Amino acid sequence: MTDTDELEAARAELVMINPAPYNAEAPPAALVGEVTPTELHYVRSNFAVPDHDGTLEIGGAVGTPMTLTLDDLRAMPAHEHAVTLECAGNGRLEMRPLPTGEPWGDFAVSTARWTGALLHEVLAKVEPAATGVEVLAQGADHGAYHLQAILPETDQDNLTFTRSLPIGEALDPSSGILIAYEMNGQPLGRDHGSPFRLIVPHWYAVASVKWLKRLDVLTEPYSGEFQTGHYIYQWPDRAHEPVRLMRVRARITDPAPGTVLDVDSYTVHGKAWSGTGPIARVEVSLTGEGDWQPAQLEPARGEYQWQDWSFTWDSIAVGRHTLRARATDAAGNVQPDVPPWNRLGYGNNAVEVIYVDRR
Ligand SMILES: Nc1nc2c(c(=O)[nH]1)N[C@H]1C(S)=C(S)[C@@H](COP(=O)(O)O)O[C@H]1N2
Ligand SMILES: [Mo]
Repeated sequence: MTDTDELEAARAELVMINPAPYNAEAPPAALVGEVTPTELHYVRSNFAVPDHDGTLEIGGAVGTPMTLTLDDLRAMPAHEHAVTLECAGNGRLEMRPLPTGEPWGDFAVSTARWTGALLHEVLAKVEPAATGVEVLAQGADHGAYHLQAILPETDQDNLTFTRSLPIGEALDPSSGILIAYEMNGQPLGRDHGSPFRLIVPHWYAVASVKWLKRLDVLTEPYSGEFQTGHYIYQWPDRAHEPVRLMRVRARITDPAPGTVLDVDSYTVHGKAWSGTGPIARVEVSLTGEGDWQPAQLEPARGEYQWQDWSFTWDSIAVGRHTLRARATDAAGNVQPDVPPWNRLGYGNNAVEVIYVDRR
């Protein structure tokens, strides 16, 4: 297969929203299982898929700068976790006024099993300086930016996808951050960041830098375009904030919106996830009023992945019904009813509404 054939085959089952750079939502089937099959996992890229020379350079404020290869990473202890990735722009289409940005519906979210070396173990090899404050991760992708309206002030002709993490997160064994080289048991595909990428559990997926080319320990905070221009909540009424942890969210996965039922009892199924703690509670409302009823929540199967829930819907009357699910996490965060509007349309975790008819 040529490179183009390979990409076309990998993309065949996705819902394309932009051909170049390639951005595509998952189909609803992606949210049904515990993990999303690779060919159904959403793709979000700010630039064209780059070439990568197979090496990872690590430098900056470190005792021993190094260049590692895929074989070097594979020689380290391998860790596998299922991780739910959600794009911070997921749900942008429901915000009003409509923000500028990729027109994501609700399916820029998926869960895969990622295998790789732990970031903190890789960083231990290079001996980060005690004065380090952030770890900068650079992708191999770069070029002119396609949504010029968002970037009036910066050099739009040659941006690189570069993001930093607080060094405390990067060095913390409990953060579970991987330099991943396998997705669902196979080498990473080109759209998902081959030959290796960061996977940063609990954070909106912008932190999970694909096609990882360089890591640098920094002694000053980074302020590049994808750190302080994009991926900032520009709230209308309060101080701006960086986009970090995923906001708590629930989704009804069955029945599908618009389903026509001809039974009088139905088990509703769904998923719920949050970057700020395990899900503590999911509630369902069937009327549009504030009559929230508890759903049955399944325990988390892993620390970094969505949870299943179900709800037995009895005595379904003939006619149209509105169904809503609302999640609360262990930190006490609960979904709002209205999308939290910000200029670039990030972090929409408002309660979703579907309707279902009973004949
Ligand atoms: N190098 C690089 N890494 C990147 C991006 C990118 O454009 N370039 N996009 C980020 C964003 S915004 C998201 S949502 C995730 C998407 O990961 P996926 O395409 O594997 O689903 O990758 C992140 N990592
Ligand atoms: Mo994203």
